[in-house]
Amino acid sequence: MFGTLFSKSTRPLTAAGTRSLRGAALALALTALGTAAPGWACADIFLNEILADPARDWNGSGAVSSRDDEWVEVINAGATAVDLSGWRVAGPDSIWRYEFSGVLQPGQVQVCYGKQSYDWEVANGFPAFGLRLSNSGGELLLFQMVGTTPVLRDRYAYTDHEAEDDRSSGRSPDGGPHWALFDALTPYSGTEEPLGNACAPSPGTRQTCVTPVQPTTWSSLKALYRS
Ligand SMILES: [Ca+2]
Ligand SMILES: [Ca+2]
Ligand SMILES: [Ca+2]
Repeated sequence: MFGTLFSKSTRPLTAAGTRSLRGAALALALTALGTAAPGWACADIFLNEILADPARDWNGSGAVSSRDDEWVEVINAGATAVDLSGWRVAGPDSIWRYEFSGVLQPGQVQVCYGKQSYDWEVANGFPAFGLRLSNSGGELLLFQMVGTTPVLRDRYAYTDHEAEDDRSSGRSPDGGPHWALFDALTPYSGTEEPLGNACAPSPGTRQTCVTPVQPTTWSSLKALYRS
């Protein structure tokens, strides 16, 4: 489905970068090996939605936290169920943030909040800062561990205007190639891509706001029926 679009994202990392998965930093060198590892099976797991600047209690903890309420969502855009073991997110600083778990059915999404990321980092001996999504623009990378080799599967770089109070960036429609700005909670009127679609962020669920809602007046409705 995304073979062409994401071909650049399926390059394995160098073995040198995989020696210490528990080290303070994983050297995620982006040098391509050129060929996929034997037994490597392409899976249709992609980043689907990211919220970098939370201004509300997204994870339902009872408190608003700039760390714990950030979130990232992945989607299974393929036709078969995928075991998420070994699917990890990392930041542009080459440090692991989180490893997903469980089985994701076709079309399903799974969210990771900053608190889950923090807890995973603590439990696994990584620097514990949560997802660490910068509010001035940043990037998140999705890897699949193939044996001990992290293989880059997807990445998304967001800009400053995407990281404002409770705006998320996500594929629209879910799993599709196009990214949009879900800006219902903090409308964006600028002209930079991605433009706002007046839809609300949807952590852990598929988006239900398919068509942006345009302001409608009674006079404009009557105008539709004038001959
Ligand atoms: Ca942030
Ligand atoms: Ca919270
Ligand atoms: Ca969603």
